[in-house]
Amino acid sequence: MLDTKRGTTRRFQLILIKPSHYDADGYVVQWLRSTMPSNSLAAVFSLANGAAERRVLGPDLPIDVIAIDETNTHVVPKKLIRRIAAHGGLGLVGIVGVQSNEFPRAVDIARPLRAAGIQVMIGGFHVSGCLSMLQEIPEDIRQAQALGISIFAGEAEEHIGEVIEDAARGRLKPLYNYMKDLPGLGNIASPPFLPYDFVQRTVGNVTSFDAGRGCPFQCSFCTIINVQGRKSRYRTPDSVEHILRMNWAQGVKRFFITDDNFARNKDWEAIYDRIIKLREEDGMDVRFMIQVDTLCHRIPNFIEKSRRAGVTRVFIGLENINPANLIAAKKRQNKITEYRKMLLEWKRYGIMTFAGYILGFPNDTPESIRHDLDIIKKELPLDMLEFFVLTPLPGSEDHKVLAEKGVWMDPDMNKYELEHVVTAHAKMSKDEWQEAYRTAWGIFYTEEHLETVLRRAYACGINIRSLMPVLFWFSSAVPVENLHPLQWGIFRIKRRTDRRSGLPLESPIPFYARYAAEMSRKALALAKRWRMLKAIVRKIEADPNAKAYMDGALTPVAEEDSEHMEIYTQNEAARTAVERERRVAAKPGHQPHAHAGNDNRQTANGHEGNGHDDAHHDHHAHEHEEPRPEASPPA
Ligand code: B12
Ligand code: SF4
Repeated sequence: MLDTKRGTTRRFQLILIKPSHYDADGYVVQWLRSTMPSNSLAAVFSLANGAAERRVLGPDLPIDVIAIDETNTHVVPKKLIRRIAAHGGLGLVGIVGVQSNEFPRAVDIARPLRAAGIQVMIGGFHVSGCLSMLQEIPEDIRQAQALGISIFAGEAEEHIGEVIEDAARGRLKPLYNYMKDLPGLGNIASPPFLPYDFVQRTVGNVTSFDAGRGCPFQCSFCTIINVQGRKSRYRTPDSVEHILRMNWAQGVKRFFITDDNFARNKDWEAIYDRIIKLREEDGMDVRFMIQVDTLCHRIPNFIEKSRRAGVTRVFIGLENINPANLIAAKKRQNKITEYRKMLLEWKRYGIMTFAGYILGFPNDTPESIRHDLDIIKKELPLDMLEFFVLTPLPGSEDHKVLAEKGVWMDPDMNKYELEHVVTAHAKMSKDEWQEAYRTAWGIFYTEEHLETVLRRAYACGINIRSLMPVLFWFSSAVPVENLHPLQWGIFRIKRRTDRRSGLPLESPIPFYARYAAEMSRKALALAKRWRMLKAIVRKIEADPNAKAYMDGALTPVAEEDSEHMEIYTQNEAARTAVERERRVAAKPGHQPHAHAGNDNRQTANGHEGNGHDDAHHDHHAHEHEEPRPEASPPA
């Protein structure tokens, strides 16, 4: 628990909790060290501290802001109740950044607090996504309101003061809906920040911040565009420098920039230029992981400047290699003909690539998934591949369409963590689909392929001693822990009494016996995998020819690839996509470089209207003639 100020007199207590979610047995997923500090918590914590410093409740009522991340800290409602009582009974528990899979846990945290009369508010993607896309407030949110929980939809930047003032008067509204009022980020005085005490409860001394929000594309499974808008809103280079310097001063030098698509942050270049100055002139060796789309390599200077700005890892939304699937998901910007060029370009600059791969698009079958993964292993120079079940996340167009059509979707929000099948598929049974997800990890991360990935990286000048722990993390999480690597942590903490409401408490002896057996089984499996990876690294380092390693994936892109590489020839959709790209390239006036979405229609506060800029066309659309498909739900 992070406690900024202490006192015993009348002080308003603003307690911010980032909740976790439940595992398959109904226990809270919690770690001694969790993956990474939450940017949602950093953002709201900082805004709340700004309001406290501005004394929004007047000079006589100070505000204490406390932040708790449940993925690494035990939440004890009784303690929170006592704390608020000890400070004059004035307070608010804000449950922050609540994703759909965390909503049931958030409500369970709120229950005892509400029973004790404590004011509780829930904000984040679940409530914002539902309010943005659905005609009616869904049942789970209405039930939360019935418990007296206040709902905050939208972004807190311009509204935190109002929320605190209403809570101090004991007059929280059941709903704050600011979905049509997205703030500009440029001049926000309190950008995301978490103190060192907080960062050290996570793995690797890395923190996160968003340099911008919004993405211009239109993927049908995406929630971001319907919550944060399609218009790029971004922090100024001054603000980014401020975030970096605050962290540098406390010894935190590595960052995850959480923008879903940093390549489409309209100010990426000015931000990079500032970071390059900090690195090259001021001696601040800051390093980054960013997220981008598959056309980023066509933005002039983007990859080269990424390298100079200290980017060492990049996450790419590859999603699928079957063009028919990509078109069905409105992911028109993903062109299989560009994948190799893009990946080789990142490799050329020695940057590790992580790609997301979605299973369960309309044309997927267990056999096609297996076949596609074999092609990827052979032909795409990727370091890490992470799998997700195609999920109609509340806030996405897919969810809206299925809800409107009355198609079955699992009502248990805890399962919306992209690992569970929660709706039907036209070509796979629920079990086949679920099994395809589980086996995908094993198909990709074989011992043989782990060696290939490390050999490719070594030949490209990537530090394989840094890559090895990351491969360890991504290849182990699902087989060993049965959790996605993005939810994993170090040393699982499982409390018998922190069980999902409605499930019985187990007796201590069988519970702890099973827990101990699980921990030793996992420790053994992890030690085995670590030794295996270490042995591969040593073998490569000892190999005098390792620098000259070459295979199909590393071969430079050539015209003839389209005649023999399976990624281009495997099916009709792939062949058509190649043909279409050829036609486009042959057109007079065709420009290979895409622009980074720099239209200049931005208003002074960084956004236009409600930020859901439907008029903003996909800036690659001019290159392609295919009609825009209708929404295509997974089933
Ligand atoms: C970064 C990130 C992560 C990081 C989190 C750590 C970190 N460094 O932040 C990691 C990689 C660990 C992660 C993991 C996962 N993530 Co994630 N993640 C994101 C991402 C890209 C950015 C989050 C962020 O910082 N947003 C910016 C903040 C400021 O926005 P915000 O959370 O909405 O908060 C604002 C408002 O909502 C509001 N607000 C929020 N809370 C509160 C509370 C109060 C009291 C008030 C007044 C206001 C308020 O004010 C805030 C400031 O404006 C988002 C996408 C996105 N663009 O947000 C996906 C996203 C949140 N993740 C998502 C998912 C599904 C996951 C995973 C399940 C994926 C997986 N299979 O593992 C896991 C689950 C983790 C878990 N349960 O333990 C989904 C959630 C969709 C949904 N409907 O639930 C998103 C939206 C992406 C998507 N695919 O659509 N994630
Ligand atoms: S590229 Fe698609 S999935 Fe990624 S943020 Fe943009 S719209 Fe969403």
